Amino acid sequence: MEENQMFCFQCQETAKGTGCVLKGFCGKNSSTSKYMDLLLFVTRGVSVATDLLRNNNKVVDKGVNNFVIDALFSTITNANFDDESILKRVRNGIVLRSQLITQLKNRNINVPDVYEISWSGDEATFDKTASIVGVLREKDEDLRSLKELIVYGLKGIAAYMEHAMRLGFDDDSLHVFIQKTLATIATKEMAVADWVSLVLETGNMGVKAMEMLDRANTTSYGNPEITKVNIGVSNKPGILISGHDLHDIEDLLKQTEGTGVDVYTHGEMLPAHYYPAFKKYSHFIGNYGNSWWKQREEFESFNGPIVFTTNCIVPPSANASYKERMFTSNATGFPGCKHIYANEDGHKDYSEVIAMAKNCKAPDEIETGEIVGGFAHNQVLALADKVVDGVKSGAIRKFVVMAGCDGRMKNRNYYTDFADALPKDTIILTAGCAKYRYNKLALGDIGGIPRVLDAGQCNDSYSLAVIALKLKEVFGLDDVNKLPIVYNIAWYEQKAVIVLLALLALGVKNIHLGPTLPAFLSPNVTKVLVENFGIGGISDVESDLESMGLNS
Ligand code: SF4
Ligand code: SF3
Repeated sequence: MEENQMFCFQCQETAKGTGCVLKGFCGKNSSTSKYMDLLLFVTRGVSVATDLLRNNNKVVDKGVNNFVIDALFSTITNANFDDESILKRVRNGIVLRSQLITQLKNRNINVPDVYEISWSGDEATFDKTASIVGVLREKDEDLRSLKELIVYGLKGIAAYMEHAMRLGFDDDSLHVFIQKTLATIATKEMAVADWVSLVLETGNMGVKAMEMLDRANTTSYGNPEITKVNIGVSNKPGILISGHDLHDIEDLLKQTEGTGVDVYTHGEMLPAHYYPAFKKYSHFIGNYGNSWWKQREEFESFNGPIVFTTNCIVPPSANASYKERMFTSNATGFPGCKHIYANEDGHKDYSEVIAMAKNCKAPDEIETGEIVGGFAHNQVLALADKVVDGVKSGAIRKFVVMAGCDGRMKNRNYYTDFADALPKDTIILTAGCAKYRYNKLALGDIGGIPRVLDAGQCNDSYSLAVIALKLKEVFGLDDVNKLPIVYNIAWYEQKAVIVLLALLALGVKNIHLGPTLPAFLSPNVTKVLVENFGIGGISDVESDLESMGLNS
């Protein structure tokens, strides 16, 4: 590959539906993309070493696990645009890798002859190395497809684990799996069928990671409950917090209490309102705006500081007034934005953000009213009798899972039209930012059950699986696919990839995935997914309603 070129095809908005080669459609520079390739390369090297150490009964330091999780998360779409912060991770990885290789050599353990291990790590070779260790290093299209599918699944697992770990929950078997899998990718040649098995194993681990995060969130903050969330504003200055990290919003709510500064959620942080532990804060006003891609207009009118706890960041335009008001944390980064680090206890100090907010105007009102959510598994199962009666009486004909991501492409209007056109005896089950395509439509209710049940963030898709498995039990079915549930899922980035793999691992079939199928699925791999799991794309609303048995 020529220098200054890049190749990335990990998200749904990839250029021309094939791959970004000059600059990311997301705004990622080619330099950032290459340093991310280098970071993943170093992370594979670290993993080859830890896998060998574990195979020889040696304990691996927790710091190494943290490095791998953070490295994977920081390369997720729209998480980090800051070359310096990626390079810092690369340098840390090189140090860790050398220490681990020394440990192996001291114990006379043979290290495999792969470039991930033999690369000198010399700074002068960063650019050159970065341009040969990316996605295209694998020449076989099908193997590349399967390996990247697995890596994107691992990125999703890492993201969900990081949130759980920040709340004191962890599972060594997940770290072992991630590192073993990265080592396998770096060192092993396997048949296509074995890579397909590893894809499914990744899905199983995704279920485990989402279950752990669900446990972490609900143990720390209570079970989400039915909640009306205000979408208007107060007359006080506010701080807008986006992303998925609940530990961060807890710190922010505590530190803003009594300061005269209000707190609002944006995008994927909306479900924080559903947790009992956060409801007690009277200055936790509501949700401002919509999903991530509306940032450029909504952050202008918000007027106050914005804290990113995770993806998705949209690079602000050159004349954006809010760039100085942007703060990043955790795996996120943006050049010129202040990064808020956690202290030794994992807490963050928001005093600078709060001081800035005090000098800002209150947000401009862009919407008024309320939206309803909080239908995670505990709440839905509390309504189980009502739900089951609805199905038995025929009042509820089908559930339609429309979870996943939102994105900026015009063809996502499909999801608004699809939700709107669904017959009135259907209920939408959702999670993730995909909901913003239809959560403000007046879709009504069925016997008091809203027709859009929002379980929460994309990771709360786990809740939807728990609900499905419970319904299977209640109806005495032997197969989850016999339930009156259809799946029309929207994807954008790699967390949606692990949600999809988790559903496949749970045996869910006939999932429709849109608005387009991933560019990283080769024709042959797509064929495997179609034949074994009935995965399909979408077409137009009318035909899809018909093919999913949803006509009026
Ligand atoms: Fe392109 Fe998506 Fe990769 Fe960004 S994350 S560079 S848009 S494929
Ligand atoms: Fe949205 Fe980025 Fe994926 Fe957590 S915030 S679902 S796109």
